Amino acid sequence: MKTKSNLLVLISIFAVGGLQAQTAPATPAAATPAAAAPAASAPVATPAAAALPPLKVAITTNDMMSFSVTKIEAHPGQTITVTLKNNGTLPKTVMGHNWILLKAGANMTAYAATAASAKAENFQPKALADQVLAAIPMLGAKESGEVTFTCPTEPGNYTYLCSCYGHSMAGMKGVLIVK
Ligand SMILES: [Cu+2]
Repeated sequence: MKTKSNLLVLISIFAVGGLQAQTAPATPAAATPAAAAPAASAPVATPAAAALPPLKVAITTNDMMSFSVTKIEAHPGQTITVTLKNNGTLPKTVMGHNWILLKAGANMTAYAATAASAKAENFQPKALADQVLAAIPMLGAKESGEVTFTCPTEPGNYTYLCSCYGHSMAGMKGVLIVK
C-alpha cells in the first residue's frame, strides 16, 4: 500500500513537473507538488466505515411521559447525534426528562429501579454508569440537550429510557437497532 501511494505521488509530481516545464516558468513549480502530495495520499488512508453518513435523531417529549421517537435504526460504527427537546411546561423537579442509552445486556428495569432512588444524582446513578453508552442529562420545560456518540459495532437491540422516577414504567423508552 505504501509503495503504491508513494508511486502515485511520484507520478503526480512528474506529471505536474512536466506540465509546468511546458507552460510556465520555474517559480510556481516548487509550490504545486507540495500542495498536491497530501491530496494524493488522503483517499488511501480513509477507512470504509468513515464513509457512513452521520445519523441525526431529533426526539421531543412533553409532560405526557413519552418519546416522539421509540425506534432508531443505525449501522455499526456510525456516528449518531441525538437531540432531546422537552416541550412540556411542568417544573423540572416534577416532570424533568433525560435520555439514557444502555449497553447490550443491561437490565432496563433494574437500571430504572436504582435510578428512581438516585434523585440527588439527577436519576443517573454513578454506581451503574458502566451500563450507559450515551446520555442526555435531565431537562426541564423548554430545555434541549444533545449527545454525539459512536454506534456500537455489535449488531443487536439497545434500550434507551428516561430514568426519572417511574417514567420508563409509563412507557418512556425506546430501542436502538444496530444492523
Ligand atoms: Cu421522563
